[in-house]
Amino acid sequence: MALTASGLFRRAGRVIPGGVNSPVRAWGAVGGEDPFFAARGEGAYLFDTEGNRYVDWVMSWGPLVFGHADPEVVEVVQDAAADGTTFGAPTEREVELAEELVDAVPSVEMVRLVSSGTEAAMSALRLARGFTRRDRVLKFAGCYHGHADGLLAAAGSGLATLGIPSSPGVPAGAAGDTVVCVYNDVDAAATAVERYGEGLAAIVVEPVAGNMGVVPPEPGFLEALRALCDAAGALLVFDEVITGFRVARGGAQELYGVRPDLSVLGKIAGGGLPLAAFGGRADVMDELAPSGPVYQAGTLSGNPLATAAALVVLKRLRDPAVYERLEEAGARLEAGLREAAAGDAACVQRVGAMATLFFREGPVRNFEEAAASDTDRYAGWFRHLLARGVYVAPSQFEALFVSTAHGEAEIDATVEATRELFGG
Ligand code: KE4
Repeated sequence: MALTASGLFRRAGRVIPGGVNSPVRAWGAVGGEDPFFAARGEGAYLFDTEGNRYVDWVMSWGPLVFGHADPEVVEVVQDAAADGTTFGAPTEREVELAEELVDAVPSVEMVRLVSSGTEAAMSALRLARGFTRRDRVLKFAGCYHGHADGLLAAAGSGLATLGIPSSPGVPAGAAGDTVVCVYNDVDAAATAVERYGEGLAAIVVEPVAGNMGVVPPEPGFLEALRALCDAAGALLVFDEVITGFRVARGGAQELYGVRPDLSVLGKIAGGGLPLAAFGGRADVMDELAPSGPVYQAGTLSGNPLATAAALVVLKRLRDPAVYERLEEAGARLEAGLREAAAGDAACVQRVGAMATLFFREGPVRNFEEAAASDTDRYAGWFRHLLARGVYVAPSQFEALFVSTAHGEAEIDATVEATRELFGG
């Protein structure tokens, strides 16, 4: 008799901290519920170990733009595996993928492949510090750039969900070089740059925030960061791990027409396998070992299975019809949720194929406003939908990720369950 999810969770907890390999998966923010254990995915659906089927709006936190177990991705990964799973030597597919990323992302002239978004963001900031010979980095409360020491000051993903303002174990020196400002607050950023501009290596930002729930940049915000960096001689770093290939093929920098000096990519860019990247101006990237002195390395960087999956996904994203489809589905979901929650203290915020239903009046412009959401009512929405076969993020501070596999049936089922909860 297979273990129930609760049984599995207890068994996991004996050998894995919290029973999970990433905190948000423990569903701590939506309380009193053992998380399900995934067994398999198929298109827009996730199946748990007890055979329950869910419309999946988490999509592994964003990578699966074509849905679970996309046949083409599965085939190319199987074929690649038959030739070997890792070489630790350069391969042609890494060059092809790098060329595809350079072609797709407007500001990227050169790129380095790594294995996770954290690694990409951490390395991009080391490169910015090495290139500018400066130490300080400015980030925004509510934005999450992975769990590298210096970036865990007021991070927005797991930490915000767990209500930990910064993590134990991060040396004071590391966090001390990180200035944290309010997202969408140009004056705050300008004041911080005025005060720290001399030693400022970079401003790093999610150009559309996804880790405090979806918070779009206010008009002029990204342009102001560009100007502040130019004035201070700092580098502008766009963390497009979520937005890259999601809000447009060229990411938020294409959508909003602001070019960073460095971009951090992951999730969709990795085709659903452990692959991420950072890239940008050639003169900056040239400082990276072995062409330059800034060290960065990785055993599985450019892994042949991941590059195979990434290439098949990114080549399909050259078709503008894919983004028309994502926009159509995203707009239907947004309109449906907004109508279902009408009259209640709730608002929907969306950019392309990423959206959040906040349990508070809108608009939500920064982390403080996001954190004022009624997270208990969010948890109630999560459980109500889960009981009806719809899986949304187990945290108010995440997003619904639309894929091409989400059709009207999946959207309408989600909207209907929401309307039921709001007594619509
Ligand atoms: P990873 O190291 O988890 O691959 O990527 C870190 C990262 C960097 N930048 C942005 C904008 C990100 O959103 C992330 C990771 N996102 C979270 C969810 N919002 C991953 C889910 C998790 O932590 O389990």
